[in-house]
This record gives sequence, C-alpha cells and structure tokens, in this order.
Amino acid sequence: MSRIVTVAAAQLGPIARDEPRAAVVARMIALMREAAERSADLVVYPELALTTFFPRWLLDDAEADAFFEAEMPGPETRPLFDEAAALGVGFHLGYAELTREEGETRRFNTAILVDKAGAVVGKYRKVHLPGHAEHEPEREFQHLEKRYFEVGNLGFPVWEALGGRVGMLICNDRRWPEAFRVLGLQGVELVLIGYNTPTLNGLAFEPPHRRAFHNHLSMQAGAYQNGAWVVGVAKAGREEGVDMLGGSAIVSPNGEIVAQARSVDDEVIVAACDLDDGAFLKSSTFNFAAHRRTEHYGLIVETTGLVLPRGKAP
Ligand code: ING
Repeated sequence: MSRIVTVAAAQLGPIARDEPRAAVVARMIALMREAAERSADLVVYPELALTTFFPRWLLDDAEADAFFEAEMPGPETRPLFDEAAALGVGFHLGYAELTREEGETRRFNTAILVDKAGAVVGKYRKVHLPGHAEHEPEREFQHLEKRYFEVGNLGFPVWEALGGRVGMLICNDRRWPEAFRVLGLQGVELVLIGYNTPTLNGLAFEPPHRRAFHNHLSMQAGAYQNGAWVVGVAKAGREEGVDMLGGSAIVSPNGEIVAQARSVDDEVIVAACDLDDGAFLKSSTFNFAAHRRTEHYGLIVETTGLVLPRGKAP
C-alpha cells in the first residue's frame, strides 16, 4: 500500500527590506501555481517567508513590529489562502507572529500548516532561537532572534493531515536531534522545515561549504533516525548584503536527498513522497519500543550538563 503526497519545496530568493508583502505574496503565488501544475498536494515555504530576515539588524520596536503579522490570514496574505483553496493545495508558511495571549502581547517565530480547504490545521512556534538578545557590534551582522521572539510555547505537535502524520520544525530546531525525536516518538511521517541560514558566521570564519554540509547533515540525520520524510526550504541568495544558504531539499526516510534546489532564487522542487516509505525503518532499526533504552540514558543534570548513571546524582 502506498500513501503518496506530492510535496513542493518553494524556495524563495532574497526579499528586500522594503519589499511590500503584496509583492512577496505574488512571488509565492507564482511558485504555488508552478507547484500545482507539477501535481503538488502541498507547498512548503521558508521560515519568515513574508519578509526579509530582519533579525540581522538592531531595530526599534516600531521597526521590528512592521515585520510581524497581527492576523493570519490578514488582508495581504488572504490572496495566498484563496489561491491555495482554488488550486486545491495545502501549504506551510513561516512568518513572524504578533499575538495577544492572556492580555499580553506576544511575538513568536511561527509556522502554520494549511489544508487543501484553506483551514489552518496546525501551528508551531520555534523553540530553539539561535543568536543573541543584545546588539553585538563586533558581529558583521546581527542575529537577534532572542530579542524579537519568545521561545515557542506550543511544544512539538504532530497532526493528522494530508493522509499522514505531519510535524513542523523551524530552522535552528533542525540542529537539535531531540526536536526530531519528540516528533518521531509521535510517529511523524513528514517534517516540514523552513530556514534562513546565513552562509557565513557573523562572528568567526566558517567555510561556506561546511554550513551547507551541516544543513543537509542535520536534515538527513533527522529523517533517517526517525523514519520520516523531511522537507527543508530556504530563503536564499544575497539578501540585504548577507548571503543566505540555498540547498532546499526533500529528504526520504532513509536520509537520501531525492530533490534539491540548484539556485539561490525562487525555485520549486517537487517529489512524490510515499508516507509508507518509513514504515520498515520504524518497525526494525528504529523500532523505539523494541530498541530504545531510556532507563540507561541516565539523568541529565541540567545545572552541570553532566549525564550521570541513574542513582549517582551529585
Ligand atoms: N538560522 C541559522 C540556523 O540555525 C545558525 C542560525 C546557523 C545557527 C549555523 C548555528 C549554525 O540555520 C536560523 N534562523 O535559525
């Protein structure tokens, strides 16, 4: 039996700081139409897909809030939802979420999953926020996600959608095996990940080829070790003077890259993903019930970071 979901990774090239949302949405709709022509059931967009990667600058509150969405869909994103419903495709969208919860204004780096009928079926808020909260003048460019976003408060959910079990991570989350494993323990079959990854480290030299390697290494390992498809989608290219990594990829449950973007511009790659492809791995090599031994993983002592055999707490 097979459960094919045809997935399109809709990579975006650079978005200028002053590029209107409407212009970006028009680019996204063009990619969605191409994906639909190629029989896609689902279109996956990058992290913070509607704007430039604004955490690269120190901004005042008003400047920063201009990059957030106070409603989703809002007037400027409604055309994307309408187009998706008209084409009969689902989509994933990363964006900066401004919301009110318990009387407080909250700001998150968020991703939503929208089904073929245009309903938001899932929301995830980025947990692993890289970078720093205060301006660091020694950096070539800033990475102020800890300044502009709160740590996500929705956990790592998995939803029944598109005929399978779908989860989402955002960018830096993919570097943390625990994030994939929490999804894996819920039987995830398809993990959607948007990313904005500078090709260079703002602080110290790191060869660009290594950034590209770590990007795919993280996603291929996450896919294989949890027997799930992983779709990683970049905001790529030279964006406001900073080179952003491309390399959008669709990775099979065996960790093989089955489709990869070649450009650092707007580009659609497509793969027919059989959600049953991970079943053998989940029943054998990564049969968690049969092989995982959590009782032997020891006690992680948060303060020291030491992993101690049970019963030997300091
Ligand atoms: N960007 C980068 C990412 O995790 C980064 C930041 C790059 C951290 C390389 C560590 C090493 O891909 C975002 N937005 O998380």
